[in-house]
Amino acid sequence: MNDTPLSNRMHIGIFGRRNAGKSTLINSITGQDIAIVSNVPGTTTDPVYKAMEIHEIGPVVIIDTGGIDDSGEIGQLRVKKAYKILSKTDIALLVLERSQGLGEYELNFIKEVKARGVPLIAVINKIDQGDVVSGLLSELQLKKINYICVSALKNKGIGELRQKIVELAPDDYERKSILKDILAPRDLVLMVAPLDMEAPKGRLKLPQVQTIRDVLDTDCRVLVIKEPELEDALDNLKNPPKLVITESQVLSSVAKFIPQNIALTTFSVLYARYKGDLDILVEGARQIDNLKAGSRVLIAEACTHHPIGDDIGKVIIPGHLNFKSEGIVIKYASGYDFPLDVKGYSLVIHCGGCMLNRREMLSRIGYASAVHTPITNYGVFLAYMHGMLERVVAPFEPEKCVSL
Ligand SMILES: Nc1nc2c(ncn2[C@@H]2O[C@H](COP(=O)(O)OP(=O)(O)OP(=O)(O)O)[C@@H](O)[C@H]2O)c(=O)[nH]1
Ligand code: SF4
Ligand SMILES: [Mg+2]
Repeated sequence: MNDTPLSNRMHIGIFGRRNAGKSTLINSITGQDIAIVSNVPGTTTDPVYKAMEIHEIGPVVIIDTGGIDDSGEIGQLRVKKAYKILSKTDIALLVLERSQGLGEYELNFIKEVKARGVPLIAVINKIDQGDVVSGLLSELQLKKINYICVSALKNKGIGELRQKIVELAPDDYERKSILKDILAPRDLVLMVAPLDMEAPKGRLKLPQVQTIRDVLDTDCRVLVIKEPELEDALDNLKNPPKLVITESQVLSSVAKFIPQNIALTTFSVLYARYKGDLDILVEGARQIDNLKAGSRVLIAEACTHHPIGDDIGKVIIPGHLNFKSEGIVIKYASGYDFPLDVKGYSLVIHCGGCMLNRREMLSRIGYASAVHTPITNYGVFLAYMHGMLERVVAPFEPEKCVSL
């Protein structure tokens, strides 16, 4: 169970003021002492993640956060961190103390959650200490906010809360399949997976592994080869593959061997669909032609790693941009540092986002779209630069695709 990557789990975020009982609640939902609890306000500083299984939903990750009312310079940074968690939250729990009403902090939070269309449950905590403050329940009803009264400390109401989570859990928190819609049982998929310096030691990359699983789930067949084996593998196949999937870095050299009547795509295109929005990311790539000296481009990577060799984000993409036009200004963002405001950029080029959950990738696309900043991903960018964008997205536009 613990092997399901975090990025494929429904994300349940726990928010609220300091001392409301957020950490006690995560401990009581999970039945484990994973978060530190204390009566000192501001105990939780960095978000705490706990992967678990909820019957009827499946694998989830529950995230405990710092208080949304924290103050001072460091406190404000913690509030920002808590709000950043909202970008990846599929369902939000807002913990309220039974003796407090909805104050400025909660109202701001509710506004933000509603603007994002995230399902919300108000969790009124500490009911073992007395009654709920007058007017709170009717105010929540008036605002059409679902609520549950609990005592996280005494484990009261937790079953009802889990039930409510199941009831409100969105079923589109992840795309159900990477490829199922374009394959038929027994189709053969040929994957080209170069084991270059970027390949993790002793295993395949996450998108490769997940795509293999998806192909097998669709009752199809998959042949995984390294790039130098391609010509020989094709020659020895009795029937041609229905689809060839390659890493973007070797797209040009792979494409040379794949006749036009065989569908060809890249893992980046698959992930643009699986995690994000293929149409927006393709449209973003087409805006590359508008870049000129002085244009600002943001290259964003979800993980923080040291560049290795011909790193795509640090070497290959900047090389293409410089070739396109001198004087393009390149900025970088990595990990959770993706800026909420990307207004000043002419283009955002994001990594494939395989370690992000779908909600987070869609939030990032949403931040860009809201300010009309085009956004694309690494592989879609590279396909465009190699003049092969139409070809690699064709498998997902059935009328244009010869083979599928
Ligand atoms: N009586 C009672 N006390 C509770 C309950 N839930 C939490 N507490 C107490 O409230 C205090 C704060 O609990 P935490 O779980 O640390 O609160 P938090 O929201 O995580 O606080 P920060 O991490 O500081 O933001 C602790 O002393 C808890 O024991 C409850 O249901 N009933
Ligand atoms: S999330 Fe982005 S940076 Fe991290 S491994 Fe996936 S593609 Fe690479
Ligand atoms: Mg806490």
